[in-house]
Amino acid sequence: MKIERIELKEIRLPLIAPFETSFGRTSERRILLTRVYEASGIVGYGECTAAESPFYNHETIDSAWHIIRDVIAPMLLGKQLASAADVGPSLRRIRGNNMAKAAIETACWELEARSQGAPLYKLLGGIREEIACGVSIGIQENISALLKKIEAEIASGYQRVKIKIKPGWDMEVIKAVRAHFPDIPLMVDANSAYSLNDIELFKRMDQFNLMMIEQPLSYSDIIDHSKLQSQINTPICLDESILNSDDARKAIEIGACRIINIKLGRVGGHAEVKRLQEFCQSHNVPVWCGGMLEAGVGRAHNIAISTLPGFTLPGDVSASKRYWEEDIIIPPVEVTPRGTIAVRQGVGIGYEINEKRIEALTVRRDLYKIN
Ligand code: OSB
Ligand code: MG
Repeated sequence: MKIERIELKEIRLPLIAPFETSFGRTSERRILLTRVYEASGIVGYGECTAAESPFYNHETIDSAWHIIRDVIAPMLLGKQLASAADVGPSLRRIRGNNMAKAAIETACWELEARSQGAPLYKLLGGIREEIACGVSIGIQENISALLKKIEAEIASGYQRVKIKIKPGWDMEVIKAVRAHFPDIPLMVDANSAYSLNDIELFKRMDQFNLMMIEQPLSYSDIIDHSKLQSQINTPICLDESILNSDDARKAIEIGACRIINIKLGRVGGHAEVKRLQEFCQSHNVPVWCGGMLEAGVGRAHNIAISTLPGFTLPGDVSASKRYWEEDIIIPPVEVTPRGTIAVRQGVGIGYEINEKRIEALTVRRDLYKIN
């Protein structure tokens, strides 16, 4: 594989409803789409999962744009690579910036799948033709609005419900949800809003039969999480703290979590996802695919990784229509009444790219090529 051209586009896509977490509220996404080209004319598509502001992690769409333009593109353009698996190693000198790397690395995998005429999920080693879906529900105006939302998602078939929590929107909310839905598979995600001072709160959560508590403590911590995990029965799931398979090894070794949420961007791309899920599976730690409010291209990449053997729990990958009036892929991602997504069997990500719509939404573009 030899990448001849890298194209970046920024699109603006308003969310159907604002999404609120402990770190903030998003109403409109600014999304960086990537396209890589070989001389043959074969292309691959990727989507950067960095947000608009550095509130989930340190990256932003603008930091990713800078890193791709000034560092990744010069390193990668014209370089002869045996396969997409070599993209990560050839970017090793760049510390951090995993979402910027993944935006290009995932596009290279998609290109490789297309050049082989194969579905991306098969190239990655996926074994499922259908994936299990859950939903992530943001912080709402009040509890009754949340209960209505949950009711609707369960009626649509989703297999588990995740609710966002933060100080002031936690115990009372969980109690009300459990009172109305005693049996649904339920979990909470704190996005690092708490500290070990809140240990009594987490002990009290044990009574609500939660599948897991996601990232209760600091975004870079595993030590305090291991202390918390030793004091509660509910499994801790790490999201923000796990940036690669080595982080997972350390977290598992010290008992910081019993489940891991894997996000493609956060770990730097498909090759690292493969390693991470394999390591977790060999240590009996279930993983599931997290989401970053992706448009269709990112969503399709998430579907592909969700077919890997270690992904044994329903993820946060859900239908396009929960986020967008109209997605940028055709057809949009759809969910069956059993709460599953049927994995498409076409080449690459298996969805058609709606170039016309992308063009209409584009507010900024750039093209880097071998000169
Ligand atoms: O922590 O999983 C998270 C959205 C933005 C940033 C962080 C997270 C989330 C979600 C939504 O939970 C997942 C999705 O539906 O895409
Ligand atoms: Mg999370």
